[in-house]
Amino acid sequence: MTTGFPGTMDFTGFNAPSRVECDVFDLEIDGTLPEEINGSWYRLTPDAQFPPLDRNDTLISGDGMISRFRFNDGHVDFRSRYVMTERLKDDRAARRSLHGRYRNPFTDDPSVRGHRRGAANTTPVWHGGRLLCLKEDSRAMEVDPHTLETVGEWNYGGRLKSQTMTAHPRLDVETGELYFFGYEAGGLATRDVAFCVADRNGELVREEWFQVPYVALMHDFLVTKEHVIFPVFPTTADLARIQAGGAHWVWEPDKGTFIGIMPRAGSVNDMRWFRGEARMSFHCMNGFSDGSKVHMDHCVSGVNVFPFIQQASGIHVLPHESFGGLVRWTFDLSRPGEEYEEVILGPPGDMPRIADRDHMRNCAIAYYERFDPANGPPLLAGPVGAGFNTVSRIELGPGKLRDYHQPGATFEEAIHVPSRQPGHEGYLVLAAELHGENLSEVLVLQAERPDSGPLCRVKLPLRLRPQVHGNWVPAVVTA
Ligand code: V55
Ligand code: FE
Repeated sequence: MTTGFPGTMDFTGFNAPSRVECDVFDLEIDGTLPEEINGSWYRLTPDAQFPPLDRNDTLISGDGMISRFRFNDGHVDFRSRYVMTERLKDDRAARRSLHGRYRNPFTDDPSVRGHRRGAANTTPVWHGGRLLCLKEDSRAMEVDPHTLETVGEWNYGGRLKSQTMTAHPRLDVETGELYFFGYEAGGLATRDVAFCVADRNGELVREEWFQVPYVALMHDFLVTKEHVIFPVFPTTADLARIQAGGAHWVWEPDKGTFIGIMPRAGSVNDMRWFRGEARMSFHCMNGFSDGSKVHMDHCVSGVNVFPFIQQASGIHVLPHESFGGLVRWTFDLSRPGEEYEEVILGPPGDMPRIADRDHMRNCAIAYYERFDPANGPPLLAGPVGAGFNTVSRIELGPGKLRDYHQPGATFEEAIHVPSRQPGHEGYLVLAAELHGENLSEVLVLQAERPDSGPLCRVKLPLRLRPQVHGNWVPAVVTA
């Protein structure tokens, strides 16, 4: 019998496990859903099947639950299914969790030693005719895009050497290539990073390995038309600590920040390293090259904001006490030295999004989520604690914000859905947690005017556990 999820922030309130695999046909909609929104929105949520062995476990260890909202001519259907990883199969066979600390196999039950422990819980990515469920500590799990049944691990037909694949690959929308990397590519707490490219058909056409200055939590990276940018921020891993049953990650600001930049047409041997003071950033928004200059737009903070990492590092800094913002770092390759410049583009926030067509360009408009104390008190949702209470559209440059918020609600990452109407900025689609009702709903906002409120609300008869990332796959338009 399943009993006793921890009473911690990671497992209570909106973070309580849902574990619901279900179908809801033709969801109730308040308002008008634009009929041009046709396609599938895939989302991944960590959703622990069993109470964790580690009572201090983090939400982001949870078994991956993939869900899909299918938008079809003004109707929306919902489906959710667990990704059947080896980890989950092992746990289900035992009817309890056999897995210990986050990314520490030495704390697992001996019966699963040597088994794959990836949870496939971070980002669903559609590429080369495959739906991949990604988690940065392991290889992709492939899932059937229609049934959401698990196909199995995807290792590029046996060609991928890296043991890991980032949850933040970067698509070049013009070439159809998927750029990605794996860190700890050669095994637990190794400095090996694999830089990889899959062509538009999903064939692995490039895999080059290099070493980073230290083992770091490399959550995201950027690709421009001419360069590839590898950020290394000082959330670090150490094999001896992990072998002793300790934390995978600690915050080590003395190590500083390293940013590696290589020419996209060159090789990892051409990597040039820039250095700066310690910062933490999970998500990059966009990068572009302009002559000798390479620009990196991302969401930065002064420390790692994950409470479980802070605890392991002996620090306690609340997110709003950690300075940060949406920033642009600029690297001038024509100049010698290791320095770079910073310009603040907007206030702190995360989950940045731009229109697909704007990637790798100097784009004008972006969207992201923020916690703004002016828009209400902190409400628990997600692994950091306080959920986002504000959806923002920002004009990059002027920094002008248009915000949406609603009392008692927190918001997950929005997807941007383009419009076919000329001059129309498209739509933002996101899940909201309604704390008063203990239910979730989906909001459809006009991307240009989030401040004018949702065009419609897609009602759910259940609470969705806070998601990590989602992606939009447009329906194929047939004549
Ligand atoms: C993140 C999420 C993860 C993870 C590492 O948001 C970093 C950052 C959902 O899992 O394993
Ligand atoms: Fe992420």
